[in-house]
Amino acid sequence: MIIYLNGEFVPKERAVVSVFDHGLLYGDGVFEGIRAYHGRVFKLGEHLDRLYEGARVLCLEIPVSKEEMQEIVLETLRRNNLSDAYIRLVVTRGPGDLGLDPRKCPKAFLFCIAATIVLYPDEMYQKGMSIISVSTRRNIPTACIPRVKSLNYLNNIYAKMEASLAGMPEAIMLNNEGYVAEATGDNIFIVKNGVLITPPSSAGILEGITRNSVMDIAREKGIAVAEELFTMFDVYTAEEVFLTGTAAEVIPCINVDGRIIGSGMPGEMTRKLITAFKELTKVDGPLIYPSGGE
Ligand code: PXG
Repeated sequence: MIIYLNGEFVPKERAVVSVFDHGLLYGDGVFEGIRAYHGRVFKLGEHLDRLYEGARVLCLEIPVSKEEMQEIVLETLRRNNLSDAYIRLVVTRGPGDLGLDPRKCPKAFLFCIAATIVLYPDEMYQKGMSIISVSTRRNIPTACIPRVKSLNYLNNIYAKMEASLAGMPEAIMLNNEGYVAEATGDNIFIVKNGVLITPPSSAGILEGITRNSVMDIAREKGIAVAEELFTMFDVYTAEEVFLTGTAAEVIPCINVDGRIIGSGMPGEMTRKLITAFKELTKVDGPLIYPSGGE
């Protein structure tokens, strides 16, 4: 495995980070999880936009341009001979002293890993997954902005621990007002009276790239889409529930907190959106091997 690390391609054994890096010491940095399908990097432009916006919020200067970053991602895939992959792109604050002050970190640290990913078992996509809501509230935006995909994931990890303790693969997190926000690594959608509903960005969520793609697909198909606040009541009584994320893609939920959703089977709209999403992954994004060597 070859890793891009600050301007070099190195074997994984040499891909190491300083113990003085503020990404490690304080979770100070931003990252993206990106997928490549069929020789194309899905929604790469959107992922880079989110990365650079997050960096701007943190006053973190990314040492390369967006165009260079696109090439770094593509070249990392080429060096590893991958056409279908999970890419982890990380920008940390870089090494500094032991204090919090980011001004003591002169240069951001950048790395890119291209690997493959273990998805949920196929059966979960066919039959649907069971999930729970947990007591850990999503970070309040006035403390730690959920729209920034930062390296500080403890909020989500606390929620994931609650899910794991209960033997569940994912957890629904509410915001501090008690409205549904999102899952630990996925956004949530419900279908009510045929309308596809997802919490708005103002609910305090990460605006998922998969979420936005699914909303685009739905609108194209003439499905009514709404970004609205809702509660667990709406989840329990929904016709369909599903989660979206780069790793999970679109995954149906058939049981939430012991309540059976709809018929207890993945719903029709969910199945349609899964199919359309798969089709989109075949055509969207820049080619890794433009000479046609897919
Ligand atoms: N919400 C949160 C909190 C996330 O971390 C999403 C939504 C979905 O966003 P995208 O852009 O991927 O559609 C994420 C995704 C994991 C994992 O292992 C998930 C994410 C990052 C790293 C790991 O489940 N982020």
